[in-house]
Amino acid sequence: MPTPAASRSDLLRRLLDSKIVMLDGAMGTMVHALGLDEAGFRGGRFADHPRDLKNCIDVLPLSQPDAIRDIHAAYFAAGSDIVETCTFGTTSVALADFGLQHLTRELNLAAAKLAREAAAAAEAKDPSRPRFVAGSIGPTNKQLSIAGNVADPGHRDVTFDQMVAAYREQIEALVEGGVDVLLAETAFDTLVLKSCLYAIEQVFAETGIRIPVMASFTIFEGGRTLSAQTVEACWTSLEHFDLVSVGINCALGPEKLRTHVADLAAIAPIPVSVYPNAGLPNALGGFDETPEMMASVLEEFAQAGWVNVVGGCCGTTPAHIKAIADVMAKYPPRKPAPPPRRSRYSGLEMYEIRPAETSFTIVGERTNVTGSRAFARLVKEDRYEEALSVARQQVENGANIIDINVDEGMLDGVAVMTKFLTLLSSEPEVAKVPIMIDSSRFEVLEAGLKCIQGKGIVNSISLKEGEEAFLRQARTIRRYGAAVVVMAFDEEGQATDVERRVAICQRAYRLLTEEAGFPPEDIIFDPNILTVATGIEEHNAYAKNFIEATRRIKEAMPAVKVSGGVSNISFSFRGNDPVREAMHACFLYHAIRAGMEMGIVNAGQLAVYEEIEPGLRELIEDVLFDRRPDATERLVARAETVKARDPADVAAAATWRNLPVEERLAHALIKGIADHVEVDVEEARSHYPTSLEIIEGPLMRGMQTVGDLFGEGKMFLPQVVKSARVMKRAVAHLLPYMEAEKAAAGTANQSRGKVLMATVKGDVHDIGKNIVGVVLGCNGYEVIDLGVMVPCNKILEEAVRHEVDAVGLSGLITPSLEEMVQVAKEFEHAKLAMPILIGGATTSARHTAVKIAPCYSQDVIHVTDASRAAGVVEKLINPALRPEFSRANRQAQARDVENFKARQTTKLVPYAQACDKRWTTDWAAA
Ligand code: THG
Repeated sequence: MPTPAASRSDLLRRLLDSKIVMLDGAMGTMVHALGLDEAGFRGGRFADHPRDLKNCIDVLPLSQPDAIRDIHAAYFAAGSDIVETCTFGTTSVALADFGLQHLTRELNLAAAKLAREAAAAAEAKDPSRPRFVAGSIGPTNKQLSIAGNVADPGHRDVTFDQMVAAYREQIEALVEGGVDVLLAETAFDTLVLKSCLYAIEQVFAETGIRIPVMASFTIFEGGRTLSAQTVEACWTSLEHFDLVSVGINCALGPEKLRTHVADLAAIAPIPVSVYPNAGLPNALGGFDETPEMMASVLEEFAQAGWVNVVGGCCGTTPAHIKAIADVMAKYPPRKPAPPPRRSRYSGLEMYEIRPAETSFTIVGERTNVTGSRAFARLVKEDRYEEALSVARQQVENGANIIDINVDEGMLDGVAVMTKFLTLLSSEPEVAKVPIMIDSSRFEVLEAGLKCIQGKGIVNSISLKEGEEAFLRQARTIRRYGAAVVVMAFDEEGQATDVERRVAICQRAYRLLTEEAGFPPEDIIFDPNILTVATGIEEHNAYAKNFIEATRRIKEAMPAVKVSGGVSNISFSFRGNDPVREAMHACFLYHAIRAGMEMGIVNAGQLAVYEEIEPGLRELIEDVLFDRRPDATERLVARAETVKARDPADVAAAATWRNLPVEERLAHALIKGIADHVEVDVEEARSHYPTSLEIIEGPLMRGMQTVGDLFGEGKMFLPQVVKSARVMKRAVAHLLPYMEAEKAAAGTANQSRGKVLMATVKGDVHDIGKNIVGVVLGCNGYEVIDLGVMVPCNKILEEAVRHEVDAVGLSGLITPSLEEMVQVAKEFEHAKLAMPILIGGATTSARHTAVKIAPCYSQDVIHVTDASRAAGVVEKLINPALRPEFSRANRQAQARDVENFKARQTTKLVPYAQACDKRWTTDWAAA
């Protein structure tokens, strides 16, 4: 009698708590060693099969059952706790290549039985050790996120529904055959993997049998899946499913997986598995890593505390498993950290909403047929290329997410949504951001969910048709792994007063969290942004009520997010963009302070709160806060006079060109106006002795102001990006002069030392780093700039190759801090000797001291300001200055650590808050 499924699951979970669990090695390698010919693969049963079966491993459970059982037995004998059934390709879609699709069920049942028999035999030999069978489920030979035909990016060989059906057949048979675990492995297209998880959930829900599920994906050079997702993005796509483990297999061999396994271990709050190939394939397609080589790299992973399940993939044998198992026995399993309560979404990359008071997530609104006449025309005329460029522009203008809405009477919503999203997945510049699927028809929302490999957001559902429909829709969305926007509507209609807006959200919250399995972080409430200044008295309190409802929703349910369609607020002023933009900026300024974290907006058209003419601002705020009965009248009157353009703007536009050159440069930087920057910089050259002083003086001061406004929530990132572009042009204009000044000073061709610089992985900001590069270059250092998004191993390799004297790591966003820690650890691991400089907006002396410096035995120096970079490098390179500088730096860092510890005992402060969040201009970037 086999133990019932439920207690076998418990047994497996307990095993995962107690040790690093051993998987088996390759099936293919072992089969290859048998040297079977065509007749061998056919065995008796398939002697007359019409197609060649040589190398069809999936047929062997029926044609060579003893050989397969023996392979399982050999792996158990070598130390495997879990072996995988010989069913990697046993789905109808993959078996069709061999004309065996009609045997899907029988092959899976037979394979499960063989592995079960081997497990029973191993348990009989040593009853103290439970042995498990994992039903192997491969990726098939089909893709959903990648076009099968390069010439036709909109074409797919299969649909999501067809993949679900194919996987169901395999899953049902494996479960019926008695496997202990399902292992969906070697996934290279996350949408295919999601279709598999969807099928598993369907089978579980229908049969009532639930067994543990493990998922494992594979990555390529560059650390991304075949469908181009990063490790973090891929994990985010899977986090909705209650997996017993997640991992990376196959791929590049253990050494090249190092940083990626570390990334996964850093983000996944569940057990992590890794079972690599025995190195990269050699010229003959074989794998060369010996058991000892593999075991020694995997030992480092175990030592670092990254892994819970380990095994081998292509090229590995029982000898590999034995060597690895012997080593793993020395280490405790990784302790997964409790899940962070963060809202995360993904496209090709992960996007996380960070808990900063003024951070704001921009959802691009233009890809909406009702919200943009231009987009509507392109879609209706079937001009998808151009329609996609609307999405691209939103992303270029700073949208973190894009909202897509094709609801229009004359359009087939399901077909258009499917086509648009399918095409979009082939555009990496757009596909990198998460998708918000926007429709009032559920079948359109569901069609969209079948097209996105990332974790998207459904916009929206509501209680307007009652609880039953609401829950049905919510559960479906959850099964696809998306987050959800809930509008504050119920059976009575749209909520307008504060109490009803809040009460409906609370009711929805209870249903979603208690009955539909939603974590609060995956819920986004939209408490209805409704149009104000309509002239109808009942509408006067709409904006105020939204803001107040937001405050209360965030108080009652802190982990949820609040969003809304911002442009709705100003429909009364259609055709008057200056007034509309000013209204949006004022509304956002206050709503964000009340707790609104995201909004659907026109990413390219955000005004700066601080820059709105104070008179207009007051009129708008009178309307938004319903401060006087004649507020609307007064704003409308004012709007008449600013029809085309705000007169204050016109006047300012006319006069700012008359300001002194320093102020003109500052104005251009703050407003992001690049038109006159070369002329102004040229003029500044006559006032300053060297070009470097223009950069270090007026330009840096301008960026300082931009940084301050951003820090106060008065500017948004897209605007900062514009400012940075102006800065970039100014610096580019000065560059040739600086070269000439260097030549004149006779310092052109002597290098005082080499500095390598990189913006770390996950971060694309580089203006600040570029400025530092210029400053160092002008000071006679040779700068090697690796650019942005530089993975850890690349930084390491190049630092060694160029024998640099120092390495500068830059980053603007909070996750870069963690990445810098990782780089420091890897430098230590590689026993490098050069100092590391740390710089960029979220970096701080304290974070450097507490988190980064302890990971690296060499000097790690936080550089607060680009103008200091040259001085710091000088002190590091000059042997006469280095010892004293190093000592002082270490002393200061020791003090920071002390202070931090003292504070930590009284109050735990998250890093982003503990660090100086202010956007320092020096490395400031975009
Ligand atoms: N909540 C949620 N989703 C939403 C909304 C919401 N989705 C749709 C909408 N509201 C948000 N999107 C837009 C997009 C554009 C405009 C308003 C809201 C808009 N468009 C111009 C106009 O109509 O005047 C058209 C401009 C043009 O044609 O170029 O204002 O509230 N959850």
